[in-house]
Amino acid sequence: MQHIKTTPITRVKNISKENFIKYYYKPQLPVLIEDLTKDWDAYQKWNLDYIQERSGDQIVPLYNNKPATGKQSVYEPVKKLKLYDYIELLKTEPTDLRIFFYNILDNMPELLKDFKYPDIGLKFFKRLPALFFGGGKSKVFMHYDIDLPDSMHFHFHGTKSVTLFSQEQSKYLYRVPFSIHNIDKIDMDNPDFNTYPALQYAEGIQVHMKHGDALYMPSGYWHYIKYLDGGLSMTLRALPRRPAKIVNMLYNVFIMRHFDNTMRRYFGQKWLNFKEELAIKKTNKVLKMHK
Ligand SMILES: O=C(O)CCC(=O)C(=O)O
Repeated sequence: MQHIKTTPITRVKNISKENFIKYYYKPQLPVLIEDLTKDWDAYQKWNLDYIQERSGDQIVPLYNNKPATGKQSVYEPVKKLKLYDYIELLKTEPTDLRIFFYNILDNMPELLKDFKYPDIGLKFFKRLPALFFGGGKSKVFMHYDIDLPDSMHFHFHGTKSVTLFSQEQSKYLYRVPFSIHNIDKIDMDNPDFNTYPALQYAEGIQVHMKHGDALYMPSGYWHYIKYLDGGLSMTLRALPRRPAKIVNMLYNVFIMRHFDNTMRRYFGQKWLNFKEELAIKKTNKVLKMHK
């Protein structure tokens, strides 16, 4: 078994807004805050039963661990289920089915009263509080968020593992051009260093999250997530404020994404293979500088 190098995340308790800004937000360093949710109702209440009781007749799109191929859109769910039945599945078996981005405001606004936007120096975008669900076999592919937010990610009910990489590490990660992910054939848990040698130089940050933990992910940070058992998470995002990041975000959202989707629609797997070759060529160039 091969492993990518990681160091454990810094964990803090009782952090003031001033210290958060000084030591983590300004230098853009991730941190796990252990007690940020302790005074929320959500800390006491949020578990799979609580959400299931409020699910009514809602139908939800579900994704699994398989990457989209050919002309298949990445936004196309593998199946749809009643939220009630999906949560039942999470409670009873280690499924890989996930819910990605369930907007609380649109779908279950009654949850809004259970949490507070933390007063920590981030200017949260209140239109997009989102829940994510996964089972014991769920893996969220390595990516960073297209809108480059500084985000606070909270976990409830179960446990999950998150591996983070800064943007400086992108050169070792086989980042696929015109996208926000790396080559999807790479097994981040047991990477093949013969095929993808640059991964040996990557240095990540390892996070183990349990109920109530809050993870600060600075803008553009890569995240690879594994649910270790059934659970749910919430992400609150603060959109970028630095001019260079705003330009980058606008490019990603309004140009890159549409260009990539169009190429994919017309050329399917050929476009995916071409991008993968480019990712390997670009990474090999960086590798030569190491020798
Ligand atoms: O935890 C998950 O299921 C995905 C979370 C995620 O990718 C995010 O918050 O950006």
